[in-house]
Amino acid sequence: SVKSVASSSSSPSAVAAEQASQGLSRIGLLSQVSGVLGCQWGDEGKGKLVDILAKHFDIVARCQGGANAGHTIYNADGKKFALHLVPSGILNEETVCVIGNGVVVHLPGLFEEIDGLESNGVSCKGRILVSDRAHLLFDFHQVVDGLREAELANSFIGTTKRGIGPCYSSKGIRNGIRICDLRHMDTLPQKLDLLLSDAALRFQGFKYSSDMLKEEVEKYKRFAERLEPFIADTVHVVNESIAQKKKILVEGSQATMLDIDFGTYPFVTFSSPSAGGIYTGLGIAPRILGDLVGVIKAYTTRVGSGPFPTEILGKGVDLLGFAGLEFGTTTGHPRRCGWLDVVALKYCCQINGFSSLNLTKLDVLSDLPEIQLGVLYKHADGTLVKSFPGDLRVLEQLKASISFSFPYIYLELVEYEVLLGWQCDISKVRNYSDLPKAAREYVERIEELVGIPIHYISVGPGRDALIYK
Ligand code: 2SA
Ligand code: GDP
Ligand code: MG
Repeated sequence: SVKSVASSSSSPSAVAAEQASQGLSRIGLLSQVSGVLGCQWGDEGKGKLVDILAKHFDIVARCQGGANAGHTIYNADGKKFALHLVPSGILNEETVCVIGNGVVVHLPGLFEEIDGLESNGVSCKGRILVSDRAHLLFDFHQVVDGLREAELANSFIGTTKRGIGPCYSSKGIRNGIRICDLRHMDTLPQKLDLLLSDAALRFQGFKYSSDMLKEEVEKYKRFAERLEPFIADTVHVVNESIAQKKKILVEGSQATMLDIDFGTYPFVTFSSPSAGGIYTGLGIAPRILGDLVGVIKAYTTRVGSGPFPTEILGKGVDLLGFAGLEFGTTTGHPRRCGWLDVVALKYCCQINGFSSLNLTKLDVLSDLPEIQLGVLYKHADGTLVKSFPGDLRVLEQLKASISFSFPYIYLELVEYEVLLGWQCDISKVRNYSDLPKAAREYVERIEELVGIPIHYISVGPGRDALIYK
């Protein structure tokens, strides 16, 4: 059965052989180098799929973002883990976890996460490799993140305040400090002084003193010692592993609609959560990357500000029932909620070229009498918006035309298809054919509209709550 494959603890190649013999080859993702990416505005449940697939791979690697990510996973005993920097492969003992060059690393946070894992019996020694090329994210980057948001007042981005934008900015203006610089501690005071002085010049509220610099340098001396066994040339490690036919799974964080290039700019993060981020964030050649699985939540959520065409506002959102369950893993902030946006989804699929999709949280829609799919956008003059617009003003126009019809608040310029709900518990279903007809119709309509097969359907937070289609 699927379950017996999923619970096997054999090596990746043995698992692949076992799957092939059972006709279940898609479970382990056939490609030697594969990826799992978010398709919406984050929190689709990427971590859960990565945790499940990890046993089929030798390495699980993060390539972008930092501790703004929050990936919630559960071990075999149902114990919950919220990961931010450590890849979601860590619960699988055989997996080596790589933090690639494209990630921004907050060392106090990383050590806290490692300590938390170790104290819960998850051994991290020799299993986490941090790229020597990755940039260090300092506490001051987080302070600057907060100051920038405060300065933006009503037009704030709604960042996680984890210092992501400021750290990538330091990288961009070529003042960044990298992990490999920890091996040259004599240069750290000067480099850090430059960054801190710049911040003090730019922000009135930023307090900087020589004591602060001294303290930070002393702290990083200790960190450097502790980090040394984790530091690796991960570009070399990853490519050598590929040459040795080892299997590599890339774990995306955030999602395409938050991509600095493809997302709803400026309401985006400062990295490339799309396919391109895999190449730049790990040093893998494009032709080597095989299967990419896109993870889509059965509805849409968004943390932070910015356009959200299928958002449900006002009282309507309470009637959906799921809104109360949606809180950020990192920040604890309530997430904005709405229907699945097929226009945004098609745009995301175009950019990433997914081989299959993982539809998550289908169980959460179980109480609803009807479910809607946002299938097209129209301009105010009634003409069709051909693809997801890059121009924020076009997106805002969609938002400007809210009509307050009960029970939900619709956006007139987004056209919806209405499907019947199934109104029964599906969280125990493990075979696709056992799903109620209305649930299968919802799944198959999404496949039809997007043109990509949904191979995985998640019906609960636990590892076992997955249907292979
Ligand atoms: P940032 O902090 O600079 O990356 O924020 C910029 C925008 O990107 C959004 N963003 C996210 N949205 C959803 N989930 C994210 N990660 C955490 C999680 C969030 C949490 O996985 O649960 O715990 O609240 C994430 N990270 C960044 C952010 O909301 C801004 O819109
Ligand atoms: P990620 O950032 O994409 O890894 O997703 P998060 O972990 O931030 O958010 C997803 C949340 O939904 C987590 O709390 C998961 O445990 C939970 N989750 C994942 N898949 C499912 C599902 O199919 N059903 C339900 N009810 N919860 C799920
Ligand atoms: Mg998350």
